[in-house]
Amino acid sequence: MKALRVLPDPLAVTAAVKKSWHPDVCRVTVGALLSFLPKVSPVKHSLLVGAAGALLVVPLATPATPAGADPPEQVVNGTFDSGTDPWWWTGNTPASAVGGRLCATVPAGTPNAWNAIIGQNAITLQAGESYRLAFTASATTPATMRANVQLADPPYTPELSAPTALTTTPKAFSYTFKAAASTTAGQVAFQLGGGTTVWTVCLDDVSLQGGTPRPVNVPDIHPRVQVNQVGYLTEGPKEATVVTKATASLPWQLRNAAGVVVAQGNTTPRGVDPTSGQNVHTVDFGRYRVAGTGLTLMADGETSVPFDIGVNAAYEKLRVDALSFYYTQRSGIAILGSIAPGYGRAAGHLGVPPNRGDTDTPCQVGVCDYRLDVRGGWYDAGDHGKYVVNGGIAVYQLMSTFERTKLALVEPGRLGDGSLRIPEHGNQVPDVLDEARWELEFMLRMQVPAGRPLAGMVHHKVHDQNWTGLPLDPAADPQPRELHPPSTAATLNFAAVAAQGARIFQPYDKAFAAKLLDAARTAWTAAAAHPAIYAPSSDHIGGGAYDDADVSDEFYWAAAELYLSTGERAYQDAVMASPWHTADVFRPQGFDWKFTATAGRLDLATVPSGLPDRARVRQSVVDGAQRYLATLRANPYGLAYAPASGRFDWGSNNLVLNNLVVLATAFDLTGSVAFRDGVASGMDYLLGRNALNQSYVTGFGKQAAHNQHSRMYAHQLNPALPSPPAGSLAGGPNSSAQDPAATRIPPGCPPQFCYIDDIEGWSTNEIAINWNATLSWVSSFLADQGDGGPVPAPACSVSYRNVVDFGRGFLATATVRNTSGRTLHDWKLRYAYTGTQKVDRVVDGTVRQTAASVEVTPGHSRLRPGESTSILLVGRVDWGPNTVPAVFWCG
Ligand code: 9MR
Repeated sequence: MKALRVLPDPLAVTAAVKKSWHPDVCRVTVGALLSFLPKVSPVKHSLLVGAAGALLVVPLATPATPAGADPPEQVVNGTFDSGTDPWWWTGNTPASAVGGRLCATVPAGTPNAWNAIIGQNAITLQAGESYRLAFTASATTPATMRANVQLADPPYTPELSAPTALTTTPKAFSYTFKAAASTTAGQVAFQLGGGTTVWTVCLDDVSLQGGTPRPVNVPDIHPRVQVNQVGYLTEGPKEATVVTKATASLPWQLRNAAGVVVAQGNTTPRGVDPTSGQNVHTVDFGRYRVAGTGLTLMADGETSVPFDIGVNAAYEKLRVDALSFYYTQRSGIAILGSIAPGYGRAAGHLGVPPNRGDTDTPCQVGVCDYRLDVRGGWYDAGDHGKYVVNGGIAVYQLMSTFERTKLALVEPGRLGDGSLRIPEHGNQVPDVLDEARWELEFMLRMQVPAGRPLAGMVHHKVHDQNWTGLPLDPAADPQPRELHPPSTAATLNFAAVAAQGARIFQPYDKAFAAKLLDAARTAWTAAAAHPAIYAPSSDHIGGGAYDDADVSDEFYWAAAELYLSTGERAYQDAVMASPWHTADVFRPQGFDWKFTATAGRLDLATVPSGLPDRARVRQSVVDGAQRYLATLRANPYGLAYAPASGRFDWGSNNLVLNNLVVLATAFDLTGSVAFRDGVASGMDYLLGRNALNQSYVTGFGKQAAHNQHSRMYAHQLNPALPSPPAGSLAGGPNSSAQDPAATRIPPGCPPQFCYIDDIEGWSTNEIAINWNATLSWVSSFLADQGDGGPVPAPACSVSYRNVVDFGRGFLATATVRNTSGRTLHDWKLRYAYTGTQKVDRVVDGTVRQTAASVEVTPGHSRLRPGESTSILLVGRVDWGPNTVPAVFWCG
């Protein structure tokens, strides 16, 4: 029989938590991290669950244990009824929840008891208080384990260490002790090693009672009228969510900053939202289209935080901030406070002690016998690791943010040189590409040099030998740095972005473009020769694993980018032969570093090419977007993310945003405003219209995340340090949250509640380069949408044809027809090449080409309505396909 445990927290409502252990918990056992645990915040509120499921927040004093009641429970999920979280185990002792018990296979031949452990961290103990550790345990063969309550970090001081003889019959044990020291970084640890035979242990009903009640974080979700705290586009959709007990429609009022009611209506009851467990209504005030600041929305006796209407400038700022995030993440360069005020620091990992990398970095023992200079790149996230697959997807989306300006109807000149806060101004290269290059140069260094075993493959990652604690300036990191083995995933990911970079950098730096293309081809060939070298999930000490045992999607993505950049038949064949080419890549759970087929599909749809089934590919994006739109509309928070499991993944905010990338791409392909409205509404969720009533982007919104997990921006631990820079995205709710902060989130949290803005919350609240890349892409898209009004009809239609292709030269015609209904005077034609084309001259007119952007001033300077004219272009191609540009501007 299971022990009956009454959860004091009504948020622990439904959903059984099923989850496998995640390797990152080892940070806890290895790092000095927990010694910096912040003071836990007292319980300020309690959530009441109404009959209809509505959650209301009422203030509540910190509960005291009533006389005669059971002492407080310190262990979370000791009955394993809700899976295994937040328990962890050492990699040699795989465990799982079996029939409501936790069972693990213990290896033979480990020298010490502590070489095989099942444990739970973030246990709070108070000096002088009495505690009772109780559990039921059995073994498949008689064995002895140690039941410990101790510090989770060196010196691992034990408060209790009890040898416990186990037999094949489950038996209840209990031990009492008085804590000698106070800590919030304690640990319950069952030490199982030291045996001579393999055996299986099963644990159940683990309980540690005593002390004061375990702190539970219950967020303040007031005011219960949840809005995009930054605001809404003047002409765009405007929706809000009201958390209420009411089941019938309620009146709402929109007030301007002076308190005058400017619009009103009735809410739409939406029932209980499964992602939050809340009973909610929605408000649609989209018909109000007047720009203003400090507006508020009132319903059910609550008033929203103030917000603005007419926020294009805010999205413009967000695009710059989100993209400027990368400068302060740079490794191997001093960060200048003059460029990033408040964030200046010494260069990290340039071989200057105490750093022990990255200029002459050895492999892990037995992996290789050479050393590489792998300086540069970006720090991945809150840690100082550098991982090729994550750097790759991030740099892909940064370059895609730029390339989109050539593929969509975006005013030319956006995102140019001088647009971001980085040092490389004035070099005529768009800043976003300067930033992308910083990572690409690092990735090139990660490729195994010619003449070495596995030449052409790419090392999966480089990072510290052991996890470090927080805070830690990169330049002060004393850990040895190590290269981890090459992997097929990293090699293909690199092939993809190097090929993508080759076409994008060509107009700015031919030599660099050629180097990238060469490296991409080499990587592709190496991956084809070694198609199944997988990064293992067990490689998680000192850095994240980024494990991936299915690289079919990476093969597809790499083939797609190589094909788009070269037009070569072999890569086209690889694209067409991939099972991903026709499969549904627009999964409810989105795409990320591990699932990259979507990246390939999006580029095949948008970058011009001669792909035989390009029309079908483009339609597949529109179909995928339709489904995300339906998801978004069905969710009362406008959430475009609905994993089939009903559980939110690590980095859910990034997955939400990537689904918005698909919607945005469908808008770019079709001009259908419904998709663009979907992106705008979808962004509401990230900026405050969510169950926690907070923005997940630092500096944007009245209540915004600002304690993200980071060794550099550790203001929460040391007030002298900064918070993350404005425009930093938090990973977001994670149903499998597991970190010291997450133990304060009640198990079984409805997905939207599985989050805490705490620096120790790496599984819900980290910053990361891939996540900010998606934020950059989407905010850049929104910044390009003006006030969100109707899409203006273009002034003309353009038909561009390659008439003659001779070797490297070409003749092309652009036939322009005035479709505007008015006469165009002194008009110009503008477009951008996605290949290496360069126009030398036009017949009857003049041409100016800056990088890939072409501006033609035709001799035929007056074009009457309905009139057409043809412009003859004479040019050449350096390498790659001579593809027709994607979009044209005229007028
Ligand atoms: O973003 C990654 C997520 O998809 C994985 O589930 C998780 C666990 O492997 O790791 C995340 O990446 C982290 C990486 O392992 C280490 N650096 C910080 C990354 C963001 O949390």
